[in-house]
This record gives sequence, structure tokens and C-alpha cells, in this order.
Amino acid sequence: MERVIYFNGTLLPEGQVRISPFDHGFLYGDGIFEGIRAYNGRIFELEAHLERLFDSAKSLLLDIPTGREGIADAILATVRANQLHNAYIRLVVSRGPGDLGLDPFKCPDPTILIIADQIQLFPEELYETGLPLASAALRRPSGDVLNPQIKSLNYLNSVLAKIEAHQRGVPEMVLLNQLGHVVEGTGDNIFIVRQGTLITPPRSAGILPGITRRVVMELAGEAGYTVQEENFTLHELYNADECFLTGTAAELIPAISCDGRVIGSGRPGPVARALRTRFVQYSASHGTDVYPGVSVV
Ligand code: PXG
Repeated sequence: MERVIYFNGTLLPEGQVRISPFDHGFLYGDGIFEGIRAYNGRIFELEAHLERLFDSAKSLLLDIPTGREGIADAILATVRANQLHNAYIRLVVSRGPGDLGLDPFKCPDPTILIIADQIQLFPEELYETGLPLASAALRRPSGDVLNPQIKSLNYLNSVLAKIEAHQRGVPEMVLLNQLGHVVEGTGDNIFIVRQGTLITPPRSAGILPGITRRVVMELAGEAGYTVQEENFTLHELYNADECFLTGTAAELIPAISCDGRVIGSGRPGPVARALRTRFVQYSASHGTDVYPGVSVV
């Protein structure tokens, strides 16, 4: 079935969507996006994604004409039009068409695009066996270069790290900041576990403040674990009891080695497994109803 795409206020078959060659999202990566999940007929953490989108837009002085309500309605309409209950939703707001110069103020009409589809970031068996990781030679840019809290269409830093991952023969990379602290993966946040305590880099390390990260921190707190936001180095990652990554696309996936150093037992650890179970249960039962009035199992 051809996908139905939301494009600037209308729902169109995929083949009819026409993005201008002069769109600054395409010419300059000038724009922002969100990756959002629907589980079991509910949009997971919709409000949090909208808040992050509008925070990113504010930093870029990008005015989203529909407002928050308009975007929320458009997301729901797109998922409904594709008759999906479980989906990966990609919401893109670009600066829109302008001329060949960089000036964003010559682009009066942002482009709003919403795709509702599926995603499988890592093969299913890696959720059982755990990911081997490697650390990238490439560093994350610091906040004074390109603030990682802005979820912008500039993903070249992550793309280059993903290329490194392929060359190192691992599915995912760990990136460090300029100080040598572990920051995050190419599209996921990182946690280590030491003596039952969860440690994840603080915002100030230069992370994208992940929504999955925040939910997992809350679920871990409820489960009785201590969670600390603290800088750590590769040495601490190598010597952790456990490690896992979190993200909308990746969900929660255990990691079992980094740069050839076996982490803990070399198998997904008990904390990662327990939190993954809690995350799966929580995400399947919380969120904004896409089909209100229709009972979901
Ligand atoms: N860090 C970065 C750099 C991200 O891009 C996350 C952390 C996790 O945040 P959430 O809010 O999703 O828990 C992301 C989000 C991909 C892909 O294909 C990943 C993201 C977005 C789009 C695609 O790996 N990551």
C-alpha cells in the first residue's frame, strides 16, 4: 500500500509529494525533526516531542505556523490515514523554499512533512545478544559550535560516525566530546551500570536530551535504582558492569563490548533486561490515543 504523507496541510499519496529543490532543508540542512513512536494505537510521549520540536524551532527562529495543536492533529491524522497502530513517525519542519543564498529570512513558508512508517534500527537478535560498540575518533561538536540539544537536520556528525562504525565492523558507535567524556551514540543516549547504580552523561556533556533517556531514568527510579547524571570516560565504560543505549528508534538495547573490551559478563545484564521489560510494558500502555473510542488490547 502506498504510504500517505502529511505535506503542508494536506495528506497526499507518497508519489505526489513534491519538495522544492530550493528548500533550505535540502540545500543547507536548515530545519529540525523529531522521531516519534506509536505503540498499540497510542503516540508515545507526544507532548515531550512537541516541546522539544518547538524548543528547537525557537532557537532557529523558525516559526511553525500551525502551532503545537496543529502539529499534534497532523501527526494523529497521518497515523490514522496509514491505518497504523505501531509506527515510527518522522516529523520534519524545514526552513522551506528560498533562493540559493543562505539567508533564512528569505524563506517565508516552512515545509512541514510527516511520515508514518516502520523502523528497525538494529536486527532483533541484537536485543537478545547485545551490541558490540566502538568509540569514534570523530568527536561530537560542543554546544558553542552546534548545540546538540537542537534536533536539526544536520546529522553529518552522526553519519560520519556511522561510517566509522561500518569500517570498525560494529553496529553502533560511542562518541566522545572535546574533553574525552563519553557523550552518546549516533542516535541514542548511553547508560552504564556500576554496582546497581545507573550513570548517564549530563546535558552539559553535550547530549541530545533524549525522551527515551528521561522515561528510562523515571522507570529506573520507580524500580528502586539510583540514577546519576555524571561524566564518564571510556575507561569507566570498559569497566562498567553493564551498558545500554536508549532512543526512540533503538528503544533500549544492551551493549556488551566497546573497542574489544568485554563489558561486565559480555552478555546483556540484569539491570538492562529488567528496564527493557519495564520500558516495553510502559510504552505499550501510555500515550495519546490515535483512535479514541476504539478499545485496544
Ligand atoms: N541522541 C541523538 C543524537 C539522537 O539523534 C537520541 C539521542 C535519542 O533521543 P530520543 O528522544 O529519541 O530518545 C537521538 C534520537 C536513527 C535515528 O536512525 C535516531 C534518532 C533520530 C532519528 C533517527 O538512528 N535519534
